[in-house]
Amino acid sequence: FLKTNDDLGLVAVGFSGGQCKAGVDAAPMALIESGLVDQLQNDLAYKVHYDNEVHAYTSLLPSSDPPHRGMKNPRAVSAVTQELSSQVYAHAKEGRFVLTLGGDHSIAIGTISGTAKAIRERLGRDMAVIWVDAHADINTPETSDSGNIHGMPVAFLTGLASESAENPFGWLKPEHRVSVKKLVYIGLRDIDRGEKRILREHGIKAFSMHDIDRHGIGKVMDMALGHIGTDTPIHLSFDIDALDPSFAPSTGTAVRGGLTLREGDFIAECVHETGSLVALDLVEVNPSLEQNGAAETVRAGVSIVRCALGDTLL
Ligand code: Z70
Ligand code: MN
Ligand code: MN
Ligand code: MN
Repeated sequence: FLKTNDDLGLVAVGFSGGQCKAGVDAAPMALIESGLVDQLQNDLAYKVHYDNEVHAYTSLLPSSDPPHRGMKNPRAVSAVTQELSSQVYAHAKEGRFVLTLGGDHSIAIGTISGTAKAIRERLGRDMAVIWVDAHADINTPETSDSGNIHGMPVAFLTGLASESAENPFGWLKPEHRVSVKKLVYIGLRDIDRGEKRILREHGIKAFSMHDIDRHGIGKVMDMALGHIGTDTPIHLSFDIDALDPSFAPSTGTAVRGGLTLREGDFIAECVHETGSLVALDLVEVNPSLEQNGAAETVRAGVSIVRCALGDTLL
């Protein structure tokens, strides 16, 4: 019911302002140089709509951007994600699958708000979000210890955090938001104290690495997709640090005890199989952080994207 065509909008976002380490902005080019676009077109038969640009949004970046409510680079992240939201919306409104290559995870404020709005207008439906990550990224400005906005996107997208002035983040309106009831986490293992309280208070569905150890990834995916329900449009936001550092070492905040590459691919395959996937983000690949592990991390990212877009083993 969702898929109207095999058109795919690709947005490459070279933005790193949601956290402090340089290099995550180089990921889109590294992923594309490893042949991703060619594979989408020729192996998976998508009609790719890509403007051949890694957007850095330099004209949107303010010359002065002091902290606001403890957030670092608040106006830069707000302006970039607002523009990205319009780009993603424009693709999704045309019925295209939207693939966004980040960048740090703050960019999900732009991607998810854009698809949520387009899906509401196009299908009259509320969208679900599957957030695959070592982290919950649901800090409010007040619960965050770091002030890094890549640790806050889910709070802004669900309305747990909000602002009244347009910049920063007052541009996020109800049509951009997703319900905490339609949010599912997979792979969590590094959650701040304030985030645990938020997850508990709002009864947010979350499958940690403990749950994956206990039940296996197959059962966890059944439960995750069962929570969302059939025929619900899904936006998959995949932080590469969900994978164990042995498979994806080149990322800003590597946390031991993560998913195997096969478990990551399996999650993507299962979400594809629903037929309800409308958008995918791949974020936090940072090719500059490792001498040897960068190529391996890029390869892992490409593999996740291919699986989510319908590549099969047989
Ligand atoms: C911490 C914070 C985070 C990614 C680190 C970490 C968040 N909870 N997310 N790396 N991808 O700063 O809020
Ligand atoms: Mn993240
Ligand atoms: Mn993370
Ligand atoms: Mn398929």
